[in-house]
Amino acid sequence: MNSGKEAILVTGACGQLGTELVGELRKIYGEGQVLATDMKPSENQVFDSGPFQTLNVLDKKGLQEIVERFRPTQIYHLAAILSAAAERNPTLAWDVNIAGFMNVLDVAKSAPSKVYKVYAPSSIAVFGPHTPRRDTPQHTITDPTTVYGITKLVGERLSDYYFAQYQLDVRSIRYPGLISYKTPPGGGTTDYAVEIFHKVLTDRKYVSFLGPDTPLPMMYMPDALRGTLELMEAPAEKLTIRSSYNMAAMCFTPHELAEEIKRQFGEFEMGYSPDFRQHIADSWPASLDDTQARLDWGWLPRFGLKEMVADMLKNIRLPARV
Ligand code: AKB
Repeated sequence: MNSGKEAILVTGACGQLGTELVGELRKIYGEGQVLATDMKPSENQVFDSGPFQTLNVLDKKGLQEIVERFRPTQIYHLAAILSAAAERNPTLAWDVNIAGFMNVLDVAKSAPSKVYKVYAPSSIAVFGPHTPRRDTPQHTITDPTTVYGITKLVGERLSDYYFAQYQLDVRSIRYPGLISYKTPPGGGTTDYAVEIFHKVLTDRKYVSFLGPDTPLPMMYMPDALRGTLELMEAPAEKLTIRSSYNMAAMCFTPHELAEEIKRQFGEFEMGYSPDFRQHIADSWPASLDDTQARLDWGWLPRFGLKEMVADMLKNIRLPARV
């Protein structure tokens, strides 16, 4: 049970975002104040610094027990099945991304001790083939063609609904592809932009599963972490979007990323063998208009393509890290 201070519950804590977010949250709120949960424990040392408990978000009773015992004031609900993995198992994606989220919303709404804020990420996957592809507006056509996008869109509507009906302070960002070196991404369409760094260093070659001229919005993890925490710290009355905010940083194609890595690292062999993920990427925006996030809570990215590549290469070369 928490000691009256902020207490943070994180679901899906062992994923690409969760692993780093748990570290950041523990720096801010204290190690014992952040309970990391996931289906299985992770080997990453970040989890040794504070409490961890196994939790399947489909187990509502288990979630309820954790909330009653730990009494979180905030929940970061990160458990989700990403786009490529969801196409392989749509039923699982529906269950985890929708039923799992409903469990979190319901438990948060009726928790005996107040849950003040819930964070529930969305994705650029909510957009679809009829959405304007360049500078995609905050409010526009959302006609996702992937099961992941459909579940994220339902999630956005539920966030808005729980805020309007129950005054549950749900906050959300439509993440672009996240690039990081500490924990690999799991099952996304944008994963090529992380894999490439590891392969270039070990094999000096990489075969991309997206074609050379596929532009997608991307973001470096330090920006994603800072943006997420800034949104969660923003005064509630400043927030005009309760579905999910567009948040942009950079946009590039696999060819442009390869060229930048060559400039900074040296020659390597780049090949292309597009698979089913090409179809997913082709239905997503190339770039986002994030004016609303900038106006409402002061969002401003710090990393562009050049800075991100430099930092990734520097850190991936380091032998041991947490
Ligand atoms: C994915 O590729 O599925 C994710 C996302 C953009 O939500 N990285």
